[in-house]
Amino acid sequence: MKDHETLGERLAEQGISRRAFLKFCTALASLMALPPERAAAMANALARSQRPSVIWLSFQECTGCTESLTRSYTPTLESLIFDMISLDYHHTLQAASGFAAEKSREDAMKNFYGKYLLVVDGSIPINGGGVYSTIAGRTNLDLLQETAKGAAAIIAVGTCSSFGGIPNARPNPTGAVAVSDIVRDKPIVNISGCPPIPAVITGVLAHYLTFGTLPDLDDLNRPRSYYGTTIHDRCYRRPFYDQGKFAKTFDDEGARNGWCLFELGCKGPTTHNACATTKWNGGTSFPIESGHGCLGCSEPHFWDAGGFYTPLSAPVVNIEAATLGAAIAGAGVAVAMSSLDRNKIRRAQQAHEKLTVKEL
Ligand code: FSX
Repeated sequence: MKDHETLGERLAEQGISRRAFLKFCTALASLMALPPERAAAMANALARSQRPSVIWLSFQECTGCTESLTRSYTPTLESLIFDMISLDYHHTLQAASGFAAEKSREDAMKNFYGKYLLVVDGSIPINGGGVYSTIAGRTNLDLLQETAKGAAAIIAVGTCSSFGGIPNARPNPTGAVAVSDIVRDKPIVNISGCPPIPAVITGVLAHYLTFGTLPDLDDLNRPRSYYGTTIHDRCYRRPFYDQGKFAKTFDDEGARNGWCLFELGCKGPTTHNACATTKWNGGTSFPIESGHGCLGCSEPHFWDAGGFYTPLSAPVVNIEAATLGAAIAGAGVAVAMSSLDRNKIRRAQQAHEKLTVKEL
């Protein structure tokens, strides 16, 4: 793609019709929870946009976030890289290596100062001066601070860069922290999830290209359109929860009948993400649909909160006893969540969230 070519010009060159592009934008608008009528405006804005320079830094992580993105279906990775953005630096995907690779980053920083997007996946180790993870002989901490200076905005991809993630789990020997613990003077959007949903990554990039701004964010800096509801709110097994029908083991009648996995430790009620609607692998499925409860990977401290097979009702009831008084706890300790009314469930969710945040 030529340097100043717009996305519309590029698509025309490739023989992609306006109709096909509109269809693509309608899907994107839907992913971003925008009304369908915005699709045409979005198509016009995207067609006029010039691809922004993107510098992608990978720190302390498992590369699951990049694996997730490379399995993105709409738009495909190829169109994301070559048509929508200029991915000027990405360890795993770039062809250049060594000095040439670092020069790509330095050139992009210089040529697009104040305009490039910085994407970060992985946490930043700060113990021992940051020696636990280095790139080209420099600490992650050093690279982040340097690269963040000229960024227009930062997109933290994955729970590691959003909240510290698994590297930050106890005893956290490397002193792993999130991007927002280091950078305080730039707009940051957190796309949490371990790994994050690829469609959310592309949706946020498309929003930035279309409107020139980051999307509306929640109090943890996550895009509201994707993280505004819990997995539980949109779970197709929810009717079973409401009827009090729970699988008690992974091979009992309830499990075979697809009943709610709450009592097997599902963290859907306290986990904000779009897995239940966007799903994975091109909309094929998501963990609960494959018979396993949600681990809560898009929430802070999900690993230390642990108890992946411990029902939320156990800590919930204890916290209720401590914070809401004996009225609920006395009668409710052994009561299945199915018998609690919606307000109690909401209080329980809030209390659990307090536990995961406060006690860790
Ligand atoms: Fe963390 Fe991503 Fe989990 Fe892995 O880059 S969010 S460990 S999927 O790879 O950072």
